[in-house]
Amino acid sequence: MSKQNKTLGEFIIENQTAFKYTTGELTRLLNSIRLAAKVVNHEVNKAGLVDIIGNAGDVNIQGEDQQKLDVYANDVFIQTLIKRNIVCGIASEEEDDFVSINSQDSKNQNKYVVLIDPLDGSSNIDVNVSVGTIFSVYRRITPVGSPVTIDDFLQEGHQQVAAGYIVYGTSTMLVYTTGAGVNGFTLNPAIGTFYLSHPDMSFPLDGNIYSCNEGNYIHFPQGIKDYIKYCQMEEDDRPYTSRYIGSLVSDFHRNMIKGGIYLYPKSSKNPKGKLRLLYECNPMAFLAEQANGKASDGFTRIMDIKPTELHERVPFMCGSKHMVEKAEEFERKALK
Ligand code: P6P
Repeated sequence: MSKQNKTLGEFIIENQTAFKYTTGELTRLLNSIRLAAKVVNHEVNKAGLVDIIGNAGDVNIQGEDQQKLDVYANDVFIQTLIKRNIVCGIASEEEDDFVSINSQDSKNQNKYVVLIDPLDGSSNIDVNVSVGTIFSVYRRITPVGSPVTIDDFLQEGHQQVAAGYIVYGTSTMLVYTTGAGVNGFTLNPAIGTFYLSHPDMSFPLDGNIYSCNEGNYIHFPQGIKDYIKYCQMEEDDRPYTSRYIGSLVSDFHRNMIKGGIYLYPKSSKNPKGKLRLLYECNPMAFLAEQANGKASDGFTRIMDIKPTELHERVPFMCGSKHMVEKAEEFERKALK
């Protein structure tokens, strides 16, 4: 079948043999994420038309107001994964603790846990700016059939078996990796099918876009301040263009196509950074590395960081390899 007409379902089946674990489960897992993405996309696309935007009236563990679509997207992904009986545990930005599935039922022989940010960039919902879903998949490390434990979730990012995102933008795309490169699929809403539109996605080694909330500039570490000033200098191929959407998935997606770097450093306001290691930074880092990019906290490879708690935050930079390396160079110099 010619590449341009290939559907996500066909692609998953054709490439399941490249996946080094049991084939059927991953296929079913990715198909359930595909289904949930279509359901959430339908609601996101009509958010302005029904009374589903605005606050849900609750606050999540992050202390952030839960937008109704946050709650809705969280429920859709969790219920879809549970109903399809594919995973043994789920962790979500919107859930204080992880969800253990059929923990008393020893028939639950499922081997995978999924971690999700069900609606990343949700502050953009009410102003009709693109948002996304991020997912990360690991094999459990505790015995199959036993209740999952926190250890099944606190794995280093290099243990991920799959990761991806859905970006609900001018078109809806699902982008994922299972460790054999990154491929992007665009939804044809008329028939509800994702088609392979961006095969073998790859960050250009260099770029001229930097994405950062410069409103926090005075709170940044000196090395980040120095790097931002470097980006703004008139020499070589600079000044760069500053592009910041306020949605990690959208900034990452644009930078992967055009070349660029995304930074969310620690600051006096966010001493450990803002982004969550397990369900934002690690999946995006897996995708970045699989797309010939790089992801670190400024000093350490993101996927080598040993998690200690479910919702822990880390400083984060990712994108074109040479741009990340330059930013890391400024961070190191500032410490001398
Ligand atoms: P700020 C969204 O809440 C998010 O986690 C990322 O998607 C986004 O890049 C960042 O936070 C925006 O944070 O502080 O710049 O509004």
